[in-house]
Amino acid sequence: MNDTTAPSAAREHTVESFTREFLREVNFGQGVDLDRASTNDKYLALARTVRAYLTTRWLETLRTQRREQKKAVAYMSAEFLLGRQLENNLLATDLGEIARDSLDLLGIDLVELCNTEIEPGLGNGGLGRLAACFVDSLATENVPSIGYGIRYEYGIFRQRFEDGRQVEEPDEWLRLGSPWEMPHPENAVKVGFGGRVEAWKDESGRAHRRWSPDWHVTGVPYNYMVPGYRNGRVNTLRLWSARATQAFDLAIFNAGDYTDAVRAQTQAENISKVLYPEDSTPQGKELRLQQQYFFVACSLRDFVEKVLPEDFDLHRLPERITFQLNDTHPVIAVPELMRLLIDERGWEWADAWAVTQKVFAYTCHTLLPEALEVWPVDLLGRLLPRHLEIIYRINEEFLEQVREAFPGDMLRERHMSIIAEEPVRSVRMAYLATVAGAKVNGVAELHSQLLRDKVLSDFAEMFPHKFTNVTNGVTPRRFMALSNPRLSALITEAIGEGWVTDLERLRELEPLADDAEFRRRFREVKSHNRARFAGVIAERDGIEISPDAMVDAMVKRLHEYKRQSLKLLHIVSLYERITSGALPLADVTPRTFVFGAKAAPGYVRAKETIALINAVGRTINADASLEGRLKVAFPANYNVTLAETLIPAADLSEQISQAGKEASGTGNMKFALNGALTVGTDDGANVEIRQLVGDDHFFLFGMDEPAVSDLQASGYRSASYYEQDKDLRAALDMIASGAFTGGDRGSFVSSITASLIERDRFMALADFRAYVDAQERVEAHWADQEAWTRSAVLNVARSGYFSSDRSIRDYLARIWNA
Ligand code: NBG
Repeated sequence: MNDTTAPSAAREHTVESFTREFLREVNFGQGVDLDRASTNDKYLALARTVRAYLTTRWLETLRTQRREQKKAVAYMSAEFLLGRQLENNLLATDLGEIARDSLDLLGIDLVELCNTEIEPGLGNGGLGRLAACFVDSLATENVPSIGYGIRYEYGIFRQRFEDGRQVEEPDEWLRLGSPWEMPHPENAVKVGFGGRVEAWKDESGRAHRRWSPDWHVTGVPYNYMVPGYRNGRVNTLRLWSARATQAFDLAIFNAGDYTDAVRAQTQAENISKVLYPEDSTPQGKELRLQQQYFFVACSLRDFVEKVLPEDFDLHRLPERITFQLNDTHPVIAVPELMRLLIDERGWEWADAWAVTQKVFAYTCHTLLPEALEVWPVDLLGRLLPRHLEIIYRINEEFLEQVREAFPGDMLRERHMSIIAEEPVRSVRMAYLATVAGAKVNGVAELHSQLLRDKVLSDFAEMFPHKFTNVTNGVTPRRFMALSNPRLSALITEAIGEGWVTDLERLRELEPLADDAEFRRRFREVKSHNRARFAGVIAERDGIEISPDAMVDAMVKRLHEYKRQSLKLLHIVSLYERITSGALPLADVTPRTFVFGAKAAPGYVRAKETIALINAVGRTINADASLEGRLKVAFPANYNVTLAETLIPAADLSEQISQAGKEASGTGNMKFALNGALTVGTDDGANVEIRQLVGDDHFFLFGMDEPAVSDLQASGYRSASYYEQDKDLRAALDMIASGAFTGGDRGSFVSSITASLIERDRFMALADFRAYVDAQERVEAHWADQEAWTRSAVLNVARSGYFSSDRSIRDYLARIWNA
């Protein structure tokens, strides 16, 4: 593009100019008069007004990037859990006040318009939200970068409860139109699937391979703008949507079957239809592999052919880009780049491999063996035959290297092979990523250490230089400035403005922990936020809670390793001790136990746990003898939007996974930054949170990772805990008796209790006593509100490390510039 065609100057807004543009959008964008405009019309007009403002800066950013040709980062992720855009974009552009004043004059409520937006839920949980925090921080840290992902037509399902059980509904987030995206069908990319690979020779007699796919799909890019925080940079997030290719339609059409042609079209478009709702337990479905290949093939081609200058010499690719692979989902990009270089550009294998090994880096997000993606060779070979050949060759050469390094060690060779032989011949994507990547990182210190020592230990021995850590972080823009305006104002008043982009500056709050007036105001903020949260769930879910009770929050995907069941045992035990007279009501701390959790639709135990939490909640909430001291609040469909009101209101953050299972956690960071104290195991980033905030301001409990391993090795018998701890037994017996299920002892009640007593895969029973003791420490601390507030202030002051800006700087130093 010729740079002179670009708009000459950035638009600056006054209330008048903003109003003018807004009204223009109402009239000419929506085609209505203001007095006839619906709330959605006004929302869309407002969004487009803000979008136009951003666009000026976006084009400027793109022009600078083309001019400077600096090394960039492409963050490849199958998920970006963005959350609502309007408020965030108003914050980033500092247009909030102008917009409010302008709408005020027109008699329109800005908050109502913001609440109209349906959040793009294009992710499952932590991994997708991390990607969203990272693109925010990349822009704010002024890093030339692009995010690549999938524009799912349906994001993570909407959760409803029917009789306490989870029901899933499609998330029609595009229903009312999406003002933030810019589709570019003219830049569509064609992607092949299936077919055969043939050998051929060129004139010089050199042998080549050629892939002839038997069907194709077109990827249409949708651009989203990602503004840095008030720094003028606007980066790109490019999400791909699948369309049928015309040639493909025509072939079938000409064969005479119109309906088949249309059906084929739907099949192609299915690729970006829906986000797979499995969080850390992939199902290995063919469509999922199609999604993965679809988006990385589109992205690589886009980068090489559109983003780079036309005559760019790809031997220099490593000077221009790192493709950061967010978990194994985009790892099929490795053989795809090899194929591009070798088959399409005629490179020698060795040259292609040298470049490939320099441009990819891999982030691992799990420790669960069942979460490490593998693709059966059958499936992969059918869908991507040429890629499978390439993977085989990579593996051959790699195993040759293993043999050289460890002669005669056949066992090691089998362990390290990218191809697993059992139970079915499969490609281990994490191994492929580790072999191909220049760097491999875990997402918290403990996690990276366990990757090195356990999950990928053979690889760490062979390639010690590849392994590094980057502890996760969260964006303080969305999770403090936007979601907790009162706390933000208090902080700004105390230490000035700069903390939003320099979060370590929160340290300056430390002395204020000892200032009684500051603590009073801090409590006032919490109390306001609790009331705000109470108001939101009253309206949204019809749940009534007391705004004065401690808000004890456990929000995350429902998974056995996260141990929602341990939280439940604590609640039931409290209730059992109260109703049996062992615990006087006067000694019970008023608490609201807040749960937020979606279960993967096929994950039976997780769904049963949801039903049980709801059953316990119904009983406790209805029991007048508790005088409202205990409440269970489980609003359905926990999402980014609800997180934004819950987290600022929380007093206690539950981070109680079995040690050695949670890679990092990011909710834990958001809570600490908003002044909740953590009750947690020594797991994931909890370890670092505790080290930073100090033991006196964190409730540590339970076995650490070595203790878990030892107990596992020596033979864990959960029943012995049931037999020996009478409170634990009473709680489990109470559940089993049907006390919460109207006397019904069957169905999920017996299967949950039996599985805990007999197997207890994540040792909830072994940690029960320590957990209950920790909760008693929580209550003792809470009883002294001055001491509690002091701890809360110190949690905020000492958690600045967990800004995703810091994570991005660590990636730059340890991975991208390496
Ligand atoms: C999740 C981990 C979390 C971690 C996020 C972000 C997957 C596969 N992993 O502990 O379970 O915080 O990734 O790194 O979803």
